[in-house]
Amino acid sequence: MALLANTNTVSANQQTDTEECNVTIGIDSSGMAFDKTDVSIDVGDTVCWIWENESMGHNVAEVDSEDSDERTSGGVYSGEPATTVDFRHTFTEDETFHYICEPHVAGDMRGKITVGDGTPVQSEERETPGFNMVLGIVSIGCALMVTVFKELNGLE
Ligand SMILES: [Cu+2]
Repeated sequence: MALLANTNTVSANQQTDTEECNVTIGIDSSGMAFDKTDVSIDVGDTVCWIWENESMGHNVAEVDSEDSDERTSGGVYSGEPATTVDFRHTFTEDETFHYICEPHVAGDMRGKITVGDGTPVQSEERETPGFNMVLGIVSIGCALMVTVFKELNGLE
């Protein structure tokens, strides 16, 4: 009985504490894909990527888009691929988060996390007003040129 109690205590201590994890993502039975590839969470939720003693090393690397193969510089990154990983990230704003496993991206080992309403990251939002402004300036320029042209030709 004493031995059994000891064994239980040891295994309880070794168990990973996943209390803070709203979603836990591991490696699926193929060993070449994440077991959840399309997840929706609330802002403030924590996602935990956890696997242990996998046959191959994997990692989690943020990418800019659904089909990008290149890790976002300064993005969310679990580090070098490893057979045992416990990587956690708390998402603090609405976004659609895309990530890959770098060594297996050729095999399409990737995933998506929709945070809140999934509104695209701010850098994408900033490009839109800039582009609209250029369009606006071009339209005004064209309108002016037409007016000047008409005046020069005595059409108005
Ligand atoms: Cu992998």
